[in-house]
Amino acid sequence: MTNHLGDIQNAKAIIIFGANPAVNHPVGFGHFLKAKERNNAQIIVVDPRMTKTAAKADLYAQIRPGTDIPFMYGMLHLIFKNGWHKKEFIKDRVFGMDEVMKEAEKWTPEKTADVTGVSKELIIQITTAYAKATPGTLIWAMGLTQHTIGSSNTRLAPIVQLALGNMGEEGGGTNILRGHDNVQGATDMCCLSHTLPGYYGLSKGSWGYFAKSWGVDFDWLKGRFQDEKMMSTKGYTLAKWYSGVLAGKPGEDKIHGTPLKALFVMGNGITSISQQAKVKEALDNLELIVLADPFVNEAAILTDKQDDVFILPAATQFETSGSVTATNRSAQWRSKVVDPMYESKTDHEIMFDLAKKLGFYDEYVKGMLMKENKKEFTFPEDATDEIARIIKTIGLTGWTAERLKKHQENWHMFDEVSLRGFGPMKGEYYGLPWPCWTEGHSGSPVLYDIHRPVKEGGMGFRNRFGLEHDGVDLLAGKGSAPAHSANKDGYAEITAKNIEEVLGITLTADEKAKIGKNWKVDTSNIIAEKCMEAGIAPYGNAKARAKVWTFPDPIPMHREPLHSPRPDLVKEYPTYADKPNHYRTDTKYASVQNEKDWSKEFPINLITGRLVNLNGAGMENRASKYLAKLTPDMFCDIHPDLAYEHGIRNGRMMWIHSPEGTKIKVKAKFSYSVGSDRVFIPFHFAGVFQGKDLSDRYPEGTAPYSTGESANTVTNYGYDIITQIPETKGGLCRIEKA
Ligand SMILES: Nc1nc2c(c(=O)[nH]1)N[C@H]1C(S)=C(S)[C@@H](COP(=O)(O)OP(=O)(O)OC[C@H]3O[C@@H](n4cnc5c(=O)[nH]c(N)nc54)[C@H](O)[C@@H]3O)O[C@H]1N2
Ligand SMILES: Nc1nc2c(c(=O)[nH]1)N[C@H]1C(S)=C(S)[C@@H](COP(=O)(O)OP(=O)(O)OC[C@H]3O[C@@H](n4cnc5c(=O)[nH]c(N)nc54)[C@H](O)[C@@H]3O)O[C@H]1N2
Ligand SMILES: [Mo]
Repeated sequence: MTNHLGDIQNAKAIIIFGANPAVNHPVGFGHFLKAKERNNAQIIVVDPRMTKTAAKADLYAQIRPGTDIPFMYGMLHLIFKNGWHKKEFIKDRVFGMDEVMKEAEKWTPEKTADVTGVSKELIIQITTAYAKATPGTLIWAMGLTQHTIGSSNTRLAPIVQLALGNMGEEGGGTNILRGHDNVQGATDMCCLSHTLPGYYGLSKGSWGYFAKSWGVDFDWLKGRFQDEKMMSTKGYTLAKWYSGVLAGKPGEDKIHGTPLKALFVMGNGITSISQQAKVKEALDNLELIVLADPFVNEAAILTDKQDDVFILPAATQFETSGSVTATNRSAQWRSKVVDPMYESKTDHEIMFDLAKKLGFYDEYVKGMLMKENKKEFTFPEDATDEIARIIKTIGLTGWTAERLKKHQENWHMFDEVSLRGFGPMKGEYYGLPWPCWTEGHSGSPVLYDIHRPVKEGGMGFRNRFGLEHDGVDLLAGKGSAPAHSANKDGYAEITAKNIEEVLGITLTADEKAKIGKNWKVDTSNIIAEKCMEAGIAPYGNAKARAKVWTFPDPIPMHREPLHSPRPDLVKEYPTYADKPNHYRTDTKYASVQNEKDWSKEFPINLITGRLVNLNGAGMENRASKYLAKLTPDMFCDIHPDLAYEHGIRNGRMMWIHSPEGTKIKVKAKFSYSVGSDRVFIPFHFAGVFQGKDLSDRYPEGTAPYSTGESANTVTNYGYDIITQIPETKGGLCRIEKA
């Protein structure tokens, strides 16, 4: 999220792509409704289903799944044609927009209507309403990401905002509604398989920085890996870990690395992963499964494996304390409510015990002792301070435990719309949204905002990709530097070499001796402190990149889902070539799409998503009698016309078949929220697999109040070309009366 939820109240228009906040972020959605009350903000929803959010919208487009790129290019076509784009902003602050303009020329309203299924009149009406009401905020969530072209979707949406000059503005920005509690923090802290914490790369230099910061030898770290090459090799993703077990079996994707033999799960449901039949087979073939979870993790129910499946009772977040990061990059300190109950242990205790057993506990905790050279650490305070000490890249230096606690204690001293603090919290924004460069920094409520000085949250775009490309300057144009900046120009990221020149200062010999090579590895933090004084963003002041020359599609391009209902468009907008060694696994694209015309046998679009009463894999909530009762059965939203064609009655059972050869048996629920070319299923159920009830497998007294088929048994094969997120929002199916 570039801005924050409260800031949405400043928007004059809100366009929502593939998110259903009325259901999935109901508290945050209050801010959307307030924007409507305060500014008469138009709410525009683009979703293949008429959702509860769409019910609150002024304009609603029922898009065909997987066609948001054409829709956004259709908008850009009209924006450029009518001259609604912000020319100066683009010239000074954006790289590569000319190529976007060229592609947008093709997407006339007629062509966009044909591909997206949205009428050209509505496309024109939506674009006009959105482009004319600035600032406008653009919202997205899983409806944009869970596609083979998800990463292109998430690039084109900011491009729309850049074209309209909506970036770096209050009431503007791209506001991505994140998922789990602390998912932003989990990502920042590297629950990822291709970076180190704080998005430091897997290079030797980064490893060296961490070795030094953790007080361990680089060679010791290296010794934890098979060899040095593995240190810089991306790991498997959660989406496709199963390939790591099944590789070598007929028809399975090849792997580039060591096969997996054990699975340790901490905080994932497993039944939430696409390709459940494969996931099940992988579980069955593991030597060891460990599930640390406050509930019975239904991976244990799904697998036929009898031995060496361990369920560790993990404590909940009410039984521990520490900092979490909200969807807008704000930190929040939390206090323990009760001690861990019965024999359960907190996640960190489980990890400490594991580190002891595996023989690296001392190295594991050493970083927490280093700030003050302590003998004993206090958890979680010293962990938070370790993060503040090490993570420069996203600016966590200001996030000391002491400051975060003070924010928690003074909630009432912050303004909901601006996050600005008052009284004892004057000069700080709630939760010190990152980047928070120094211990005196205010936090940054709105990213890329050049109207404020850097020490009050201002900054341009980051300089990450060199100074020029193809002869074009990548640094920001003159005059687009943050307010009160000593340097009014664009500038490179700050290093020991350029600091004096860019900031116009002279360092003392002592400072020169202490500072690190660049701002990211400057343990002294002198670079950041000097930058604050000079009003300079340590990460530079560059242009935003509309064009990523290293990606398969340098500018975002439409490509049909692997399983598309439009074979004519597959020819025109084919998917990528198969990708070898994508997070260690060969990943199929063209070979699946070209295998046959899937739409003949599987003519119906399959949409998956969420319900308000259930969360994720769903065990947490299905174990609650009252939440379970609201949706006692796994169901499928189906239009009565489509149901009629197949002789399916409301409330009766139906089969959904997938191109994978898998099937699920669910209850039909008549609904006008979907047209007769598509169905919707929620993904929160487990405990039934391809018609087989597995209820007898729950340990005594632990069966949830409702069980059902997992949507992920019938989601289709397909993974994003960059991130490998599964294509769970663009697939096909066939239905049949059960
Ligand atoms: N009650 C509840 N709240 C939750 C969660 C939960 O499980 N339950 N989960 C949390 C998590 S982890 C997350 S990530 C967020 C997710 O929050 P959302 O992204 O809002 O969740 P979804 O319902 O999966 O998907 C959003 C919408 O995308 C639409 N969609 C599907 N395909 C497309 C497409 O191709 N284009 C467009 N434009 N739209 C499409 C779907 O119809 C759906 O209405 O919610 C969080 N909040
Ligand atoms: N078809 C389809 N599949 C999807 C999606 C979709 O839209 N469609 N959405 C995807 C998305 S965005 C997400 S985020 C995933 C969500 O799917 P999961 O990550 O599987 O979601 P949860 O059910 O929230 O899983 C969390 C698990 O952690 C446990 N847990 C809760 N608190 C704690 C704790 O403090 N410690 C430990 N150790 N465990 C705890 C819970 O009991 C639960 O078993 O699903 C993905 N799968
Ligand atoms: Mo999520």
